[in-house]
Amino acid sequence: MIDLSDLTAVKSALRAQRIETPSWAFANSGTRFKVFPQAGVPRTPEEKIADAATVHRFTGAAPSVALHIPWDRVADFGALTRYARDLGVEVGAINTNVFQDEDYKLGSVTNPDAGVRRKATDHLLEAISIMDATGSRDLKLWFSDGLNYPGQDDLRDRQDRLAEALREAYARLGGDQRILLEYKLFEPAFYATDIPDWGTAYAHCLELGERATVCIDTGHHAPGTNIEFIVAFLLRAGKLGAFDFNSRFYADDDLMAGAADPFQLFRIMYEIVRGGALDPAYGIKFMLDQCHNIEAKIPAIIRSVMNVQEATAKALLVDRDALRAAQREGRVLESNAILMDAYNTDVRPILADLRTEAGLDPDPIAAYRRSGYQEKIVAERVGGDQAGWGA
Ligand code: AOS
Ligand code: ZN
Ligand code: ZN
Repeated sequence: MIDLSDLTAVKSALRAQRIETPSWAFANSGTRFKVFPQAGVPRTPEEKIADAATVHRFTGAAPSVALHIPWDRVADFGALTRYARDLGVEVGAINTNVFQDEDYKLGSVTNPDAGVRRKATDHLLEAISIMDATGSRDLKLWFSDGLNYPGQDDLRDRQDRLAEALREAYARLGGDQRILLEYKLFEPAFYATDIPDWGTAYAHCLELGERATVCIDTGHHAPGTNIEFIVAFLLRAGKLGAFDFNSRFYADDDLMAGAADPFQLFRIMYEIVRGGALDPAYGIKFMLDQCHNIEAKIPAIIRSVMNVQEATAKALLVDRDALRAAQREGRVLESNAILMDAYNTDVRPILADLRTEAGLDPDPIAAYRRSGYQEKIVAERVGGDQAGWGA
């Protein structure tokens, strides 16, 4: 059993944890079969930010919101940033979109056509200008580029084109700005994706330099992939920059973090704790990247934040000295039991206490339901926006 008599260090680590919400998760979303519209969803970037601020108000743990360009394009990003701050949140990572234009059918930065590549690279540069205006530190890059058929294009040339565009974006970074490079095994390309895995993302980040790090989206791997191994490897190499948390049963399902496999989330967070990377000063961004197609969005995002907190609390409870000793002595069953003891501890009372101590309701979802916010947005917002993902 885990000793819960002194939780000072665990609580202070949990108090410092920050989780970033994605603007698009507040809007309508769906699959290619159907988007089920929900009443009260945001119609503007400002309304998405207001919803993100509401998640922060009830959790105290989600003080920034990632934007997506062009879905969140506004005329005055300085004004949008001030609006967010007035509501108590910061603008977080800027996500680019080089996957929705007709021009990108055969790729964006890897397209065989130099004109299309120029357009895509210019979009990356524009996103950095938006970061200048919002004070965002992170440029999050995900490329849908890839091939559907063997022979469709030259695999190696596409890597050269990708490297060239990344170099140009990297050279444009200023201050403490950095690139978070995301990978994805497949979809929308089905034969070969140009950044299909962490190794490819890592290699490009190495070529770029120290301001380029890998973003792990937990839904972007082959089934059975050991994600905590990737976390451990990238942390050791100093090349882990961020997470896009979500759950998957099959592919890029984008379900609530911690819903499909809370044990995996715990194992990931254990590697983060073990690597000393939980402290915000370390610089890892813990973001959500989810779509709430059938469930109410704001409480689903609150639930996701809570699930990440619970996995983190369990990871913090691992008796690391005992684990080290058992590992060194080759006590296999005991090592496993030490990890499982932490995982099997009910940490909800710890998090409830923490919230109460911070002046929050111990049950953020119940508090949200009582707040009247949902009724207010349903009444006020008519004709809610679609996240941008195809209908
Ligand atoms: C796409 O599958 C990726 O997960 C992206 O991170 C993300 O969903 C997109 O960039 C949203 O803007
Ligand atoms: Zn993602
Ligand atoms: Zn994804």
